[in-house]
Amino acid sequence: MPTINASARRIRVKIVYYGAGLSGKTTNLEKLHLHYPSDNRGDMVVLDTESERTLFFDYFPAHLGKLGGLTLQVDFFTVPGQSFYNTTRTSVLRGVDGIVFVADSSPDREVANEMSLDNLGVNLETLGRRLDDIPLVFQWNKRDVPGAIATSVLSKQLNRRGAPEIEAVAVKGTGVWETQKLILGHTIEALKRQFAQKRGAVT
Ligand SMILES: Nc1nc2c(ncn2[C@@H]2O[C@H](COP(=O)(O)OP(=O)(O)OP(=O)(O)O)[C@@H](O)[C@H]2O)c(=O)[nH]1
Ligand SMILES: [Mg+2]
Repeated sequence: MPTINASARRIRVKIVYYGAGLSGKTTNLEKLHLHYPSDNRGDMVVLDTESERTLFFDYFPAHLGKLGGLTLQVDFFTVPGQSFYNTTRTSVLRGVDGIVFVADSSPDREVANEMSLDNLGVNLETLGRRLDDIPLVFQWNKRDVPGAIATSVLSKQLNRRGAPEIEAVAVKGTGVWETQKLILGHTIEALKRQFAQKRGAVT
């Protein structure tokens, strides 16, 4: 659920980039941060190891104008993909409003993608949430790698619920902006529906 600060008239929405180790989550956030006008973004926090693998998370806030009279802030996060950081992944998911699943198109990452998606579902369950209830976008990243897995195969393997899909080469910035537009669009629509339902329940 978004955090609403009524006195400050501000709403904060949380978007998490999830996926297997080295799938390109940090690269997405770095390129996205660069793309945002400096007046609309806060500093990017990158917590990585010496080998540039994410240790805790990456984060930056973006300020996106108004939603229903409230100032909208979007908090973008990544999780660490390496298997032994599962506690951190679960913590980052707490309160998530929308998820980008960054799948690696490299031919040897099929199993890693599937395991990460399963792990996402399990971690959400431990938080009392269901993946099916949360806006989700699949990004097929690393479309430039030799022998990239066909998008139709990725789709069949991972996207069982027919969520929106988008191709990307995050390292070149391709598809990065479009991915966040897609997830924000779906997340904000879902929030508007929730608000409308609540209003309906009150009246
Ligand atoms: N060829 C190619 N390489 C990419 C692409 N996107 C990211 N990479 C590279 O993949 C490697 C891993 O990228 P990261 O963004 O650090 O991956 P991550 O998902 O954050 O990894 P963890 O933090 O360990 O979970 C880096 O060397 C990136 O430059 C892409 O679209 N194509
Ligand atoms: Mg990372």
